Amino acid sequence: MLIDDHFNPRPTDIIVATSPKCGTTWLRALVFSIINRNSFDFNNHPLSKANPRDLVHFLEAHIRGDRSTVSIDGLLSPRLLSTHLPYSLFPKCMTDDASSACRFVYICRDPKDVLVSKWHFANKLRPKELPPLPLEEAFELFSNGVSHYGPFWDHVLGYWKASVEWPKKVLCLKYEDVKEPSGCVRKVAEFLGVPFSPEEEKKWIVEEIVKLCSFESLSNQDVNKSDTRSRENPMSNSDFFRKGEVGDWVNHLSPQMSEILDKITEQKFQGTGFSFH
Ligand code: PAP
Repeated sequence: MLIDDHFNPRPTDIIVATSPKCGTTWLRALVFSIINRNSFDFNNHPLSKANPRDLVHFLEAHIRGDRSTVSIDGLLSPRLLSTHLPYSLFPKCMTDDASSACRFVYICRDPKDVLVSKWHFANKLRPKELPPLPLEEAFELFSNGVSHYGPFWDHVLGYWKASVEWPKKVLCLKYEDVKEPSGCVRKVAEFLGVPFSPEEEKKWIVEEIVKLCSFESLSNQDVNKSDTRSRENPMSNSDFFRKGEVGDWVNHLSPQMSEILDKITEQKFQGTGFSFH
């Protein structure tokens, strides 16, 4: 309802969509650098001076009116926005393929790593006067579908099914592609209608983007080392960089926890054609 009231979608809008902790920072950086690759020098790039969340406007913040001073209506096309909302919550005019309004680039991640990442993040943001959130409690909530923006598995399925039905409207990626990032960069560019030309390939532009957006590169920028927080913005830039690894769950989850999460994943995705492997 808020989107209907406050947001005027354009056919050229690009929406980076994620369930929290699935690779939002990485995907924001990738899409920003892909669509702006002819506007900036890689040696003096906006990503070396600003956190990706400052370069890609968060749709929910605008429709809630938190940032009334920055109007997304005033942004030049193509607008690059990001969201954590499930696909089912967008109005039909944005999700109905026939309307052709806007495209979604979605990224998801093995739920075991998502849980671990969320748990660390929640503890960083937890008021100091409270004891740390036990992993067991975070596990119970997550596995019962209690997550920001709805149950993790339903979030993935919403975007996955849309990507199968409307492959020109929704692209579904996996965080695990971080290990093969150049394929992912080419896929996003093609989906957005700006594939890399043979000349760009010769100039190693794909590799430049991969390097610029890598965990090592972004987490080492001074702007992303900042741990400044405020009442209005309780999350610091450094909170979005922890390990950036695939499979870190083995260092935290018990075999029983991982088995339960794998079982839920198997049951939820059975017959959908989707899997994390
Ligand atoms: P958000 O959804 O709250 O905005 P998001 O960026 O999805 O957060 O999650 C942060 C995770 O992405 C962290 O994972 P970890 O806790 O398992 O380490 C963070 O380290 C990882 N991350 C941040 N930047 C990158 C990057 N450039 N490449 C790969 N992973 C990254």
